[in-house]
Amino acid sequence: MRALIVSTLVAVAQAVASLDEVCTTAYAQSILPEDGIITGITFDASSVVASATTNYSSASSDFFPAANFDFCAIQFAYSHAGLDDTVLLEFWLPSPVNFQNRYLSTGGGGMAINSGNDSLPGGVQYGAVSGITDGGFGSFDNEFDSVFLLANGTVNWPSVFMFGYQAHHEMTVIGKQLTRNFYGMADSTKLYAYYQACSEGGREGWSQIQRYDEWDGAVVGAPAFRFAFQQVAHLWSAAVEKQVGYAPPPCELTKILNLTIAACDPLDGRTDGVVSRTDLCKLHFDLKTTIGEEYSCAASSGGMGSSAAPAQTGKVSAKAVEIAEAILNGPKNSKGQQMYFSYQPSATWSDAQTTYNSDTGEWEVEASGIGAEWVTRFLNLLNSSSLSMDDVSYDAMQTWIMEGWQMYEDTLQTTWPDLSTFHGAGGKVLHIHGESDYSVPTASSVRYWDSVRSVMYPDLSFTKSADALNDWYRLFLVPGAGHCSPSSDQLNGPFPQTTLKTLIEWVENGVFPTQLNATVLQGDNEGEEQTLCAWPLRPLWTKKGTVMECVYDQTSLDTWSYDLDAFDLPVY
Ligand SMILES: *[C@@H]1O[C@H](CO)[C@@H](O)[C@H](O)[C@H]1NC(C)=O
Ligand SMILES: *[C@@H]1O[C@H](CO)[C@@H](O)[C@H](O)[C@H]1NC(C)=O
Ligand SMILES: *[C@@H]1O[C@H](CO)[C@@H](O)[C@H](O)[C@H]1NC(C)=O
Ligand SMILES: *[C@@H]1O[C@H](CO)[C@@H](O)[C@H](O)[C@H]1NC(C)=O
Ligand SMILES: *[C@@H]1O[C@H](CO)[C@@H](O)[C@H](O)[C@H]1NC(C)=O
Ligand SMILES: *[C@@H]1O[C@H](CO)[C@@H](O)[C@H](O)[C@H]1NC(C)=O
Ligand SMILES: [Ca+2]
Repeated sequence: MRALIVSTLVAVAQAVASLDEVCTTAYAQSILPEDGIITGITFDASSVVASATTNYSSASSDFFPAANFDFCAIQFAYSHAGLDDTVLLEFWLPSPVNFQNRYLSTGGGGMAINSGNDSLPGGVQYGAVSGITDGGFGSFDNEFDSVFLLANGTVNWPSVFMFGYQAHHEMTVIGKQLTRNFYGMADSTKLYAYYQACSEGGREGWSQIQRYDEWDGAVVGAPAFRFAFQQVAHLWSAAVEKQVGYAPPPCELTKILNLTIAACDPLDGRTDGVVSRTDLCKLHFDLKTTIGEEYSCAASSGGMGSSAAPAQTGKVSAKAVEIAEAILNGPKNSKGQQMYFSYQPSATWSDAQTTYNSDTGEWEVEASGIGAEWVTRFLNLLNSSSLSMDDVSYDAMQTWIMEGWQMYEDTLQTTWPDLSTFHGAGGKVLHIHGESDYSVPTASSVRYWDSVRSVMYPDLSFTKSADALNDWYRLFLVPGAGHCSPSSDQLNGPFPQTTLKTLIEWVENGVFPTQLNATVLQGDNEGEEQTLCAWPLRPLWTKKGTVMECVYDQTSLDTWSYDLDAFDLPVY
C-alpha cells in the first residue's frame, strides 16, 4: 500500500503536482532517504512534520531581494549510532511548478549553526530546496556554546565536530537525496547544489569547500575562520586601552571614525561618503590629525543591548589616537612581533566600546563578549562567558592563540588551503567581505585567498596564479560595508544582494562574473546599481567620480599582507 502511494505521488510530483498534494506528512515520511545514506545514521520517521505555506511574503534582506512564494516545510530528526543524540533538519521545498533542480544549504552566525528561517527564502525564490540544521544542539534556537561543555573541564566533543563541519556535511547529503525523492527526479537529471551564508556561516561554508565536492557553488561572506586567531583578536582593542591606561568615551572614538571617513572618502576618486579604498586610507591618512578636534554627543537613555550614557563633550585626545593607531596596527606581542591583523580604517570601533559606570562616573574598558567567551569557555573550559581584562596581556593573547590553534586545528580553525577536491569537481566560490568590517578583519579573507593561491599554484607568478584561481574562486571586497551588511556610517555603499543569482548564472549558464552586481540598499542613493572589483583589482573612480575602474595597485596590495612573525608555523 505504502509503496503504491509513494510511486503514485512520485509520479504526481514529477508531473507537476500541486503543493497540497505532495506536502503531507505521509508523503514526506515516504521519501526520507534510507538510513544507510551515511554510515551510522538512523532517521526517525515519527518525527516527520510537513506543512504547506502559500503566498509567503519574504522581506528583502542583504543577501536576497523580497519575494512571494509557496513552499512545503519538512522537518525531521535523525540520530548517530552509539550516541543518544537527536539532530533536527528543516527544509523548505518550492512547489513542484517552481522547483528548478536546485538545492541550497544555509548556515548560521555567531555561535548559531543556522539562521532560522531568515536564510531559507534566499534559495526558495530561485527554485531551490533550502535547508537548515540544528547541529544536534537540542533545537534550532540552541547555539553551540550552550552545549559545548558537559561539565566544567569536560568538552562535549561530538558537538565540536558537528559545529566544525560534520552537521553541514550530513545536511547536504541528506538534503540532496530528499530533494531527488520529493520531486521524483531521475538519476540522470542534474541537481545543482549551492551554499549561502555569512560570518560563522561563512566559516561553515569553507569547512565544506575544504573537505568535500558536494556543492557546485558557494556564496561565502566574511567567514569567521582562522578561528583561534579570530576570536582572540576580538580582545585586542580592549587590551590596548588597558595598556595605554585610557578608556575613551564612545563619542571620542566615533569622532575619530567620522573624521577618518571624511578624509578617506575622496581618495577613491568619488566623494560619496564611502571609503572604497581603505588601503589608500592606510597609506595617506594620519590619525594624529584628529587630535584636538571637538566632539559632542547627547546623553542616551540606553535600551536594547546598550546601557545609558551621559552627554559626552571634549576634544580628541592624544591617548585616544594612540589607542586607535595601535588597534589598527593589529595584535602584537610584547616583543613587537605581529600576532594577527586588525580591521581597516573606517570600520566602526566595535571591540573598543567602553561602558559607563554610573556609580563612579567613569568609562570602563570592557572585554568583547565573543573574545571573553572564547577564552573562558572554549580554552579554559569553564561554564561562563566573562573574562576580566586584568588577565589580558599581549603575551597572554599569543598563548591563547596557540592553545586554540592546537585544540581546534581540525574542527574550527577552517583554513585548509588546498581546495583540490572541490575545484577538481568543478566547484565555484564567490567570497565577499565588507571593506569596513568591524568583526572579522577584511584582511583575513585576503590572506586566505592568497594562501589558496600560493598553495595551489606554487609554480606560477603572482599574476598567473591569481588569474588561475580567479577562474573558479573569486573574492570581492564590498566598499563601505560592515560585517555582513551595509554600514550605517557609510549609507551610500553598495551591497551585493543578488550574489546567489550570479553564482547560479555562472554555474548553470557559464556567465562569468568578471565584476559582481551590487546595489545601494539605503540612503540618498538607494537603488543605485554598482559593480564590485574582483581581488586583487581595486576600485578607483575616474572621470570626476562617474566611472569606476578596477585597477592593479601594488603599493595598496602590500598594505593587506602581514608577516605574522610571532609564530614559526605558516598561518594560512
Ligand atoms: C500574495 O500576497 C501579496 C501580499 O504579500 C498580495 O499582494 C497578493 O495578492 C497575494 N497573491 C495571492 C495569489 O494571493
Ligand atoms: C519563522 O520563524 C519565526 C520565529 O521562530 C516564526 O514565528 C515564524 O512562524 C516562522 N515562519 C515560518 C514561515 O516558518
Ligand atoms: C552552565 O550554566 C548555565 C546557566 O548558568 C546552566 O543552565 C547550565 O546547565 C550550565 N551547564 C553546565 C554544563 O554546567
Ligand atoms: C558621526 O557622524 C554621524 C553621521 O554623519 C553623526 O550622526 C554623528 O553625530 C557623528 N558623531 C560625532 C561624534 O561626530
Ligand atoms: C563552573 O565554572 C563556573 C565559572 O567559573 C562556575 O561559576 C561554576 O560554579 C562551576 N560549576 C561547578 C559545578 O563547579
Ligand atoms: C547584473 O546587472 C546587470 C545590469 O543591471 C544585469 O543585466 C544582469 O542580469 C545582472 N546579473 C545578475 C546575475 O543578476
Ligand atoms: Ca568615496
